[in-house]
Amino acid sequence: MSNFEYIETRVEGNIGFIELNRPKVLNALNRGMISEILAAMDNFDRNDDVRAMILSGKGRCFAAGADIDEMAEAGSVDIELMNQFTDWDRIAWIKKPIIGAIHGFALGGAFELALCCDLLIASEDVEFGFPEVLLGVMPGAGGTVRLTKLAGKTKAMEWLFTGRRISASEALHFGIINKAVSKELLLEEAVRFANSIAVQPPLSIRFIKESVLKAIDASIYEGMQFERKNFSMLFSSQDQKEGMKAFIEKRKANFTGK
Ligand code: DAK
Repeated sequence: MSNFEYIETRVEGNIGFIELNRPKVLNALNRGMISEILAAMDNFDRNDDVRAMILSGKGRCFAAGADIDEMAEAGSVDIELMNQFTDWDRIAWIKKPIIGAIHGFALGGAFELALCCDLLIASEDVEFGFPEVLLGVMPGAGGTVRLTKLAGKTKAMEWLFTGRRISASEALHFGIINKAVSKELLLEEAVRFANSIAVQPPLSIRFIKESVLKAIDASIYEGMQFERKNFSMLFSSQDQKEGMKAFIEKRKANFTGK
């Protein structure tokens, strides 16, 4: 379906696939690629056939970070005027679940992109990390925030101060990834996760995602108010009627997303 230069996309069953496709430079994320990823996610969000997305990289790794060649000579004003932050912010508005299938390296901006996913399946050889400090900068697309919220201050400081890579077992231990599998099984496992979401009523999934993301920022009270509104709203959906009726009639529910 895609006319993209830096990524490949396809829909199979109820899953939308996005593959980073600049393998010669380890899928270094240039501005064009980030904006294509967002365009593809937007397309999938509007496509009723798609119920979950899988984001992965072609070649040796997921991605080795932002394209250093593209930003090496940039000044602060250039960085601001590139408007790249706008594209990154748009990821937070994607409604459907995004599953990252991560292998090889996920460094810098690529780790930030992975941290924007809702679920992460990684290969056992994965190396996450924030090498920005080694380049005289620091993460700028949410890395210090999302990593700290997930793994806590102590480990975040360690990894961010040193640029040290994070292995699959460490990532698993600190709740950064859902599961580690062999490289050969990575996509299969991501598809299995995606399919287990795709069979659920889409509106429930949509509101669960929204509520969990809200909970990250909100107080318990505020989060619960938000959850309550979403919970009540689902009682206006056909899928709620169908789901509960199917239970009472002892049959499988047929969810339509309405
Ligand atoms: N950018 C450009 N090219 C890259 C690249 C990168 N990040 N990473 C690798 N490449 C290229 C290499 O230059 C090489 O190209 P050729 O020499 O073959 O032409 C090719 O990919 C293969 O890489 P290596 O020869 O280096 O492969 P190795 O296996 O020896 O090493 C490596 C793999 C991943 C350890 C190494 O390539 C590496 O250290 N790469 C750089 C990692 C890194 O520092 N990443 C950037 C972090 S900074 C922003 C948002 C986010 C960001 C910035 C702005 N805004 C919203 C404004 C994010 C910043 C970052 O990610």
